Amino acid sequence: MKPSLATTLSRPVAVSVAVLAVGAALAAGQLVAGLLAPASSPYLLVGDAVIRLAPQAVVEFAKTTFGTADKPALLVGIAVILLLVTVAAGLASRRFATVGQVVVGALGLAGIVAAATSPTIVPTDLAAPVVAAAAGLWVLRTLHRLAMEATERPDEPGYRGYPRRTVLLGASTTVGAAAILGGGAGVLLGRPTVDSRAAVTQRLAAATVAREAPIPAGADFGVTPFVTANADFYRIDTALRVPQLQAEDWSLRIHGMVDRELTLTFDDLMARPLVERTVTMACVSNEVGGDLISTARFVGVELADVLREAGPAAGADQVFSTSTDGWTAGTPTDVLLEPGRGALLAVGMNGEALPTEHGFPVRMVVPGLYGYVSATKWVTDLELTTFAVRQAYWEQRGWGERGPIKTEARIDLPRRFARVPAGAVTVAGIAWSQPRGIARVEYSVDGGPWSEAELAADVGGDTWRMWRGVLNVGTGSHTMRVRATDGTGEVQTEQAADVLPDGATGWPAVVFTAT
Ligand SMILES: Nc1nc2c(c(=O)[nH]1)N[C@H]1C(S)=C(S)[C@@H](COP(=O)(O)O)O[C@H]1N2
Ligand SMILES: [Mo]
Repeated sequence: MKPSLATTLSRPVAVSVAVLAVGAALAAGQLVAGLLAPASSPYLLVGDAVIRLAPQAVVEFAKTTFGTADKPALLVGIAVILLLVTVAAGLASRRFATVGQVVVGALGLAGIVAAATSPTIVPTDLAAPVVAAAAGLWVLRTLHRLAMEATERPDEPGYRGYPRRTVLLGASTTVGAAAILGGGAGVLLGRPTVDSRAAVTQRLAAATVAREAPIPAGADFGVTPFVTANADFYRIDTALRVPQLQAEDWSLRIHGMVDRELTLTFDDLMARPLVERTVTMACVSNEVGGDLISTARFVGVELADVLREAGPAAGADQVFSTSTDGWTAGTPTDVLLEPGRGALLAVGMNGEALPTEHGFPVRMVVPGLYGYVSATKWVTDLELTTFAVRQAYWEQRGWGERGPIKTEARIDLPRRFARVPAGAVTVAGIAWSQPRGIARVEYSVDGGPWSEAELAADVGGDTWRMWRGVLNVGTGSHTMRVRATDGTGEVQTEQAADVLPDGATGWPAVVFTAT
């Protein structure tokens, strides 16, 4: 006698079917992306879309909570949501595959929409999400049918002692293995084939560079290093997948409101005069007391010279830069052309090629401006335009148009809530006001009079300056504050301001206990 078909799948089987279908979809997408266009992985495209669309508050929360780990946190978050939705879809599909198909279809559509709305969309980017959606739907329908056919119930007349689990198991193993293989192959294929960083590091070592004087020994007090090691340099960007550009393939187009459109290759850059410049970069999202600030010795070419060669038209008040992953920044043309400003198209950082996550092969570095309006990594396009016509990435999201760095200071010693012996307490930290420089730093404890801090050797207005002093305190809890004065004689404001829209202000404070 022929066994009758089950009308309902068990919960574990229904959930397995849904999970396998979504897994197959992800793997198929990853594989096609790996073959065609590494950046078109549907999973990462959805992550990119979440980053683009996320409300301001969420973005700032992620930056302050997870710091540089905000990307892994996002990917894990998406994975958890995906899994929950998939499990729910499976449970809702015990009888009919329809609900599962609607959910898998919706997930597939999300991938396709994410690809279609990506700022760097090219037609081939749609292939991976489309294939993923199709694979997910097909696997779901097929497995659901197989599972139904394979499920028998002991109370049915046709029951022969053991259900044909083997069918389902076999199908699952096949899809699972294909998913792992496909996904793995996709990930492997998506990797860059050649790392051209080592070659650039060598070229830089052999190149003629107008070097700056070495950093004087007295530039720091041994608390915070003057030059930040590349591995410790703060990192902020919207890139889920660090763009993997080869120097040989890179070019920069300078166009728009210019007399002569220019295209520079990496060799063209290396053939120009190279200069070394020590610059303290800062992020507008740096809270008072925060660590989104770092200093490096960059090597690059003068951006002002390149712009002058292209010949900006009168009225072109914005240099609109775009990275290979579609991020944009708008920098005031007058700032870039200002004598002595020293903006760079940087290729080197602390004695090596730019690290991949800091913009290899070429980024912009503009002393005195926050990174979001100036420091485009993986830069491939400069358009001379106006602020009235084009709005860059963060400006569209409510951040200030111009982004000059505000005078600030930070207390690095004592650490927040430290316990120190009563008596003489060493205090130390950094202060910055690029490009104006720091003329004075003062500190005070428990609202007392200001004492003048000792300043470390001056390296220049484009970098931070280290300060230190000694406090005399009795036992108990104390609050120390600090304020800096810039090179023009202006004292940093006490007025506390949030990072949004154009940078935090206020006198930093540290509470510590003397025992
Ligand atoms: N391509 C690209 N460049 C970018 C960004 C980005 O998201 N994408 N973020 C900018 C911001 S907000 C800052 S503060 C600096 C940080 O540079 P870093 O990561 O090398 O420290 O890079 C800028 N350049
Ligand atoms: Mo930033």
